[in-house]
Amino acid sequence: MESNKQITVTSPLLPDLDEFNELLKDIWNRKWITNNGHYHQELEKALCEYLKVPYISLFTNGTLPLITALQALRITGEVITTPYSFVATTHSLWWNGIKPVFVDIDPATGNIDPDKIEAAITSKTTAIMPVHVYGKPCDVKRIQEIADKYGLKVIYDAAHAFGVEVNGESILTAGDMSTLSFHATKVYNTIEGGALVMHDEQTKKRIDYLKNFGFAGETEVVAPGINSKMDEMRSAYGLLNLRQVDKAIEARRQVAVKYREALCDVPGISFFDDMPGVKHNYSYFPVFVDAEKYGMTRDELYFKMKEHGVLGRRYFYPLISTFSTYRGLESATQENLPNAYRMADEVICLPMHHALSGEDVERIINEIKR
Ligand code: T4K
Repeated sequence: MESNKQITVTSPLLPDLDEFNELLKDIWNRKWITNNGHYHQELEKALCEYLKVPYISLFTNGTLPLITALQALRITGEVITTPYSFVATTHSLWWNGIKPVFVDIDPATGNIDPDKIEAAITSKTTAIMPVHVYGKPCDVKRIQEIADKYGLKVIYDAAHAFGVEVNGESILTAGDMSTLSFHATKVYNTIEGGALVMHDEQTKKRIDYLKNFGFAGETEVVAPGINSKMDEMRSAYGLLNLRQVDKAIEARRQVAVKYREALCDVPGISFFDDMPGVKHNYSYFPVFVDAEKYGMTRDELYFKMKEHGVLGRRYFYPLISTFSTYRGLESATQENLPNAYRMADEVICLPMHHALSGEDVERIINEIKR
């Protein structure tokens, strides 16, 4: 029976229900359930400390901080971004009336290729929006040099990069702002949720206004803000999950070690190694299928696994640039994005989460090996 159970790509990290109930009782007693409440403030403090960032503003998901960061920085015109991401990255530009300009990725990381950014800059370019895809850090130094040279802002979509550090420093302090997603499927979740990381108090204040309709006090509205506030229940849940996230990341790391050991000699299957000096969060475990060498296409393997109850996901296929909203853009062509097209056609993210058993991992590995 056990061996027929479905293994999903992820499974949410859930706090202890009794502990959560205790906090819910406290929220009931306080009768303050949203709008910068006690647990909201506590979670912002705790996350600043855990993530080693100066300021953070909680959001109701990981999409609205992208939209709000663009608004706060008054980004207009064109923004250079990657097609190899979840569609929310590019949608945030659309919501601000900004034209996305797609730049190809570096096949060694899946992240935007800094060598190709300059050629895409025009007089209308105002910012770069890279993604630390799968939590692998972008080349933030090179990207900043280009941004400084052309006077561009940089907003990182760090939805996958919770807790990722480079040489002991948070990746979330790179650029002008970074966004996080705390969706149920992420390493750290608040059910739905997200955050924006910024460098200074002034910006934090502005973001806090923008996520509350633009209110800067009882009667003053300073900008056309949106409602994207996190409530007290999810903030409390988030505080509890923060206590166990290190353990969950360690469990994920152990799964990654097993995958790498077992799959390193399978012809036609490749994967990323850990990067030197980087504290990874093991949010995803993408493998890439070279059909000729493996003897099966990615899709053949994907559906075969699915038939046997192993539910990997093809993150990120199809590319954002192929969706109807974006496919008419000049930068959306396959000729412009050869590496992204290839990666999207070869990738399967294997199940990766804290609760995978040794038996689960063995089943997944056998699916690929047989
Ligand atoms: N930027 C990037 C780079 C992103 O990847 C994302 C989100 C965003 C921005 C936007 O952040 P949010 O606004 O979403 O906070 C998922 C997530 O919905 C999405 O958050 C995520 N990226 C994206 C990569 O994946 P789906 O449609 O693949 O999820 P779904 O519902 O098919 O779930 C996948 C598997 O997870 C299920 O088969 C089983 C498991 N699962 C899922 C849920 C929701 C559970 O076991 N329990 C659950 O409650 O999009």
